[in-house]
Formats: sequence, C-alpha cells, structure tokens
Amino acid sequence: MNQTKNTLLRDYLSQRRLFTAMAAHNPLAAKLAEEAGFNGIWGSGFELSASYAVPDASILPMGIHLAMMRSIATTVQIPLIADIDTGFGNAVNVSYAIPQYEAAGVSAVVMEDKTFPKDTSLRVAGRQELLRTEEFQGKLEAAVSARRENSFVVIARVEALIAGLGMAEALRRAEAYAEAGADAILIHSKQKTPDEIMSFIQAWSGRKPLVLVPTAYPQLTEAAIAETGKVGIVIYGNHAIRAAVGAMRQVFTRIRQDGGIHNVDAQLPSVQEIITLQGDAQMREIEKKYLR
Ligand code: SPV
Ligand code: MG
Repeated sequence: MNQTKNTLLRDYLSQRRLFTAMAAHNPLAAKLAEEAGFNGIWGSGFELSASYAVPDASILPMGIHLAMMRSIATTVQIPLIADIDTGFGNAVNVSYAIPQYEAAGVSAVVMEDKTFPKDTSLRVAGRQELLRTEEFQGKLEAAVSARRENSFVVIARVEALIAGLGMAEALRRAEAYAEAGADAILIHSKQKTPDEIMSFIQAWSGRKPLVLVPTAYPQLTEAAIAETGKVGIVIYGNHAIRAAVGAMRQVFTRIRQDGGIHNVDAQLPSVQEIITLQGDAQMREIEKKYLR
C-alpha cells in the first residue's frame, strides 16, 4: 500500500503535474479531504497544534504527531505528506524519526531549516532563526539515507524568505538542499501578494520540483501555479482547522443565543451522515461475515 501511495506522489513530481494536498488534523478531516477530491493529505503541525490548543512551536512531542499520521494513513487511500517541523532535533534525531514515519504509512516528509525549537512561520514578529546550511544539509542526508524505500519522498523547506534573509539566500539554500538529496523544495513566503514567490520560481533552476503553501497569498490559483511548470505540490496548510473553528463557533453561539438546538439541527449534517463517515458500511460487512 505504501509503495502504491509513494509512487503516485512520485509520478506527479516527476511529471511536474500539480499535486494538491489539503491539511488535516485528524482522520475524519482527512477522509473529508479525500472525498472532496484532493490528491493527498498534509499532516500539518500547525493544525495539530491548534487542535490541542497549543502554539505551533515544537510544543507537541513527536509521538503525538506520529500517532496521528498513522491513524490518518490508515484511514485514507491517498498519499500523506507529514510535516515533521525541524526533524525533532539534529541529524541524529532525524535518522531515528524517518523510519518511524515511513512505518506509519506516510509517503513524504517536509523538514524545515529552522532551529529547534521552532516558531510558526506565519506568526507576526515570530522568532525565525535558521540553521547553518551545512548543518541542514547533514539533516537532509540523514533523512535520505534513513528511508527504507527509495520511493519515500524527502522535501526540504526553505525558510529564508520567512526569516527576511532575501531572495539570494533563499535560492542559495534551495540549491544546497537539492545538492544534499532533497526530492523537492518547499519555498515558503508570508508576503500578502504572490510577487515574492513568483520571483523565486522564475529564478529557480528547476532541478527539483517546488512546493508552495499559498496561505498568505491566496490569490494564486492552481491554474497560475501549474502554468509556471516548476511546481509539483500545492499545500493548503490550515483550511481544515479554520473551517472547523468557523463552523463550531457559529453553531455554539447560536445554541447559546437560542437556548436550545431547535434552530441549528436542520442546518447540521445528520447523525446518520456521521455514522456513515465512521465507516459503518464496513462494520456491517464484518458483522454479517463473522458474527455468529
Ligand atoms: C503547517 O501547516 O504546519 C505548516 C505550514 O507548516 S505553515 O503553518 O504556513 O508554516
Ligand atoms: Mg508546520
């Protein structure tokens, strides 16, 4: 199964077809993303942190993220790209983390070049400090050599634009990470327009496919991204948790205002819909076959 999922993602990358990944913080969200037609799931650290109501700043331990990745990978048939932040330490920690993520059914990891503990990229005035290039190259080489299957994808994430170090430094690091064996380069920007990211794409040699997370510059459509011919994956980084927060707030407020559930009931997905999402059909088959 892993091989099939990995190969699917690899094919998109090698053909430079745009692979769309939606964030999920639990298996139910992943299932809804699969149902909606996304090509894969983004195992977002931001979303998982938010679902525990803690900052996305290396506060949740690896085990919690890993367990969630395993549950998501077990639930959906589409590839899962795990956000492993800084790799939970140095190159030694990375060497031990990668086989565990692979065994959990993940098809790819994204590792970022920030120091541990990290701060989240889109936070206003966040603490953004980058590792030395050579040190991050070592971590990438450790990740590449720790994978059991060559089809497992290692994505290097460049945070130079987020840290305000400029285009030349971002390009220099992206080349260095490709040199170290990364299969793709995630270039992140928090500019409110796509200009910065488009300049990077234009200047990029194209030796590896790029990965974009257009949260800050939502005007950039998939059609425009695909037109560049240099981007392999677009990640929608936090739209599952934001949708959930918006919907829960609205319904909770309404129930308090109305003093009951009489006005919200008809607007909500039915209990039967939730039972279906729980995989009721499969359990019924098991019951029929094996319960005696
Ligand atoms: C995440 O979703 O956890 C990401 C993307 O890493 S961002 O939050 O934009 O840094
Ligand atoms: Mg993250």
